Amino acid sequence: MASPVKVYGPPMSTAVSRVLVTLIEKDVPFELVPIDLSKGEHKNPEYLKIQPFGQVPAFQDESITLFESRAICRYICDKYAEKGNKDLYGTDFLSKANIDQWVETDGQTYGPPSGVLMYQLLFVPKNVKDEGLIKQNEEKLGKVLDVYEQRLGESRFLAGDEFSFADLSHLPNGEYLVNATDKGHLFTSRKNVNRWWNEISNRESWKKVLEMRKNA
Ligand SMILES: N[C@@H](CCC(=O)N[C@@H](CS)C(=O)NCC(=O)O)C(=O)O
Repeated sequence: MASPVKVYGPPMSTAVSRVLVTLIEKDVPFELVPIDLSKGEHKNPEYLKIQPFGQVPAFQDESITLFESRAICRYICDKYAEKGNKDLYGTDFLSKANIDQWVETDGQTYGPPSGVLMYQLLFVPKNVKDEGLIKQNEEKLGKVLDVYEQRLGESRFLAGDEFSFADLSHLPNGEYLVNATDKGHLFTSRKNVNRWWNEISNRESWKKVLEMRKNA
């Protein structure tokens, strides 16, 4: 029997949890290799051999080693196309292009303002928080979510009527913003975004990732 794929990093990490929820959707057995960021283990020379930027996650399957969470998710969806949720990354080039468009939107447009907000609100000490930056990125994210609101008024999920890798990719940042900060209203005040958020965040696969976080 082939050995399980390896994911390096803690489930608390947004990028690691993107990979974990993909593996669970695809029903691919995995081993989570702990990397303690607080001890700087992601900067150890041995780890830098598999993730040269010193970040999590890193990923190994048979002869391939990968970094960048979205690239890892694409690999998992393609290599294990016949396992688990077979529609997760579409079944032809048209559906893949449509999903990719929203995955890129996650990484390039939704990710930056939501990432700054998360970092400022959850990790920066109270006395040195940059209120201007928080306000600016709240406004930016609001404008992005206005486009999502319109899109989700036309279709149940971002790339169409099926849950896909595009929706899944938004879960990690959304989870922290909705449940760990006072900016949840950005999602809940928009009717279609709120419906979508409730649906995707209640998937069994995501609940399993949240369980892994609790037990980490
Ligand atoms: N674009 C990368 C981002 C990876 C990333 O920023 N990982 C964070 C944790 S979520 C990390 O390793 N932070 C520690 C550091 O940068 O030193 C991906 O999606 O994999």
